[in-house]
Amino acid sequence: MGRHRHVTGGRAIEIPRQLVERLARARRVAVLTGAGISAESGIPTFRDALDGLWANYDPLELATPLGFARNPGLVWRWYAERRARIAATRPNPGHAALAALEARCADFTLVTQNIDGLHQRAGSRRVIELHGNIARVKCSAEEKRVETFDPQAAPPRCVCGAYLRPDVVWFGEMLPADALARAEAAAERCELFFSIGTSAQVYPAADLPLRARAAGAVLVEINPQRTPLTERADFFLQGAAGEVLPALLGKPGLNS
Ligand code: BJW
Repeated sequence: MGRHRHVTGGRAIEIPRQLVERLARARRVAVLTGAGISAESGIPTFRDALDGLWANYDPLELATPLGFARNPGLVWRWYAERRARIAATRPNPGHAALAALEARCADFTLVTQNIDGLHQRAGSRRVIELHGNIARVKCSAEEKRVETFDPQAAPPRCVCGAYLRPDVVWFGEMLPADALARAEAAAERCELFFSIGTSAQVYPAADLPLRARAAGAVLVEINPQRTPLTERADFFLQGAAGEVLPALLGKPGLNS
């Protein structure tokens, strides 16, 4: 198959026939998702401006060890509010389509940068979380997970006296080594790699689609906007994940 880029857009979602055929016979599929897949569930992306109480803050500064050191109460409250918002949302048709895709693939790996747990709630089983999960809390000094804490405190403290923090990966912090290694292995062995709803700017996650392509995979990007990855993609399906994925999975030959 040639390295032709297919651009879809406008109201009707065009799904290239070559992609449907490729996906129908693929045995090894890997997917990387970012904040965009949860946008249609009502969770703002990182590139969206914050609203309400948080309108004057930059999420890319709050999600750093320095931001937490400067103002732990502020960062804890920001995460507490996001945790409550996530708990009140539901997976959308994009999440559901990926859970259905897993069920029809022998070797399927879903790598997510999201911390919202919506893939698991949609029924995905083999999920690799690269940036942690907002539902978990850990000690900021000892790194160990903590199950119970004072919900009134902002932030609560560990028995060791240090602040507790969300078990997520901030800028400048290492990703969980095992998760990253499994994600890299999946990228390198897959036949098809989907990059969905990510601005493809945050490393090392942004390297996964490039690794996959270098190892010979067909690279598919789904996003309403172009990203630095778009030029490298074999197929660019321009649109919302919650519309494009069900349209793709609904194609004859794939919807069995
Ligand atoms: C839709 C849609 C719809 C809208 N449907 N799509 C190499 C080069 C340069 C820098 C580095 C490098 N390697 C490492 C670095 C440093 C740094 C980094 O990458 N910096 C860049 C900014 C340049 N990386 C790190 O620090 C990482 N650690 C690390 O590498 O450790 C080793 C090391 C340390 C120090 C120096 C060097 C090496 C850690 C990165 C951790 C990122 N953490 C966050 C916060 C997580 C917790 C939380 O959620 O609060 O992760 S930041 C934020 O960005 C979050 C996201 O997971 C991540 C990616 O964002 P994402 O998902 O792409 O969202 P958006 O908002 O950017 O994009 C949304 C997209 O959706 C858009 O494209 C929309 O168009 C689209 N969309 N609606 C489909 N309906």
